[in-house]
Amino acid sequence: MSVKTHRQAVQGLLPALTPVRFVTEDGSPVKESADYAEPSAELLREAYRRMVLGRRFDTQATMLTKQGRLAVYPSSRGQEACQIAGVLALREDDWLFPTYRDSTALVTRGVDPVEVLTLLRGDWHCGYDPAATRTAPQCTPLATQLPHASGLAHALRSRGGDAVVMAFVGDGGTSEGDFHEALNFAAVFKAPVVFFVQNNKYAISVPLARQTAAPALAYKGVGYGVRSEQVDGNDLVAVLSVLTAAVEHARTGHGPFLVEAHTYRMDPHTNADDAGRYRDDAEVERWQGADPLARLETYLRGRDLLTDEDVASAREAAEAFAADLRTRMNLDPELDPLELFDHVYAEPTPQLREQRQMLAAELQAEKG
Ligand SMILES: Cc1ncc(C[n+]2csc(CCOP(=O)(O)OP(=O)(O)O)c2C)c(N)n1
Ligand SMILES: [Mg+2]
Repeated sequence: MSVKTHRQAVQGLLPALTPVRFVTEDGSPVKESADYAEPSAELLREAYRRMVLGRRFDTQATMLTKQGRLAVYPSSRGQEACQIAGVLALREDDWLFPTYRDSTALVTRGVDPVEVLTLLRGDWHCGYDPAATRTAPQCTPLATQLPHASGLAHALRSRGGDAVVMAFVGDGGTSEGDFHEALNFAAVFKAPVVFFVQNNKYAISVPLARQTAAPALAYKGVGYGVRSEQVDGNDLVAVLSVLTAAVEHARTGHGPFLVEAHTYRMDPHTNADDAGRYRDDAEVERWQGADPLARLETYLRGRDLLTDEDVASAREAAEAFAADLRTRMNLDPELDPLELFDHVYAEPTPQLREQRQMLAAELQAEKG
């Protein structure tokens, strides 16, 4: 390869030097034009409604932990631009591979919120049908969903289809071996997968600077030959436009694409975490000023794409959604703990049979 061709190949993979942005923090359009097409006005209005709903869902889920209805909930408050754009960029027959952080994305995908929260209230299964919803179970072991995502993407393409896989991962998850193996496999086999890194600055208490020495996580794609980009993750317009281009890139046979979104986790890691032990209030307040929902609202109002009535009706719909979720989550579910053993092996091992008997005896004694 000549030096010129080599340079062009490298440049074709490199992310922008600063994150792609369409809207400034105060909601006005950025001056310089980006290399990506702005989504349609109708799609942005839809995204706004989904963001209002998504945020309301998220705060409701956090409240449900306080009422003891959920064992735990990892909030994505502040990350709604990513949660909503990551789903709106997809077709219904595309696949989504979410992490534990991405419940709002699942709600945006149309999965029943009670099903989304089923695992978190202590059931043994993920709550929804992954095949029917084209949504893999929310993955708690970091980055293990990524080789699965690459494999599924490769299989979809091998069968001649043009569906795409969107795989979410956190900043901490990019340090895992599985992240690197998944990128390498996808690049070599041109698997149609978009790796979507939500860099929310922390892996529980570990800040990004202690996690990586890379200038940006987006550069991690380049070494594997994966086209990479970085985007302002609190700018819905930018996230949606970049992800739409990434999905198109994958769909049209150009292989995987990695997008790093710079965002911030406003709440603690989960309701069981005390974020005050590793970050100060001033930092959180600074990010409050970059709120993705307020930013989109100001931008759309500025373009006369959103009226007071639109805002009121989006909020009303979100309240009704939360009220319905509350009502249904306050019904005691009928759970049979013995189901836990049903789908481990086609033929249960002697150890499993023994454990099942022990649990059955314990449950009987409790009823007793
Ligand atoms: C393989 C593995 N190691 C450790 C953990 C424990 N753990 C759960 S969440 C987390 C931090 C992940 O941070 P990040 O990938 O940035 O995602 P975020 O929670 O910020 O969305 C860790 C270390 C785990 N779930 N899986
Ligand atoms: Mg993180």
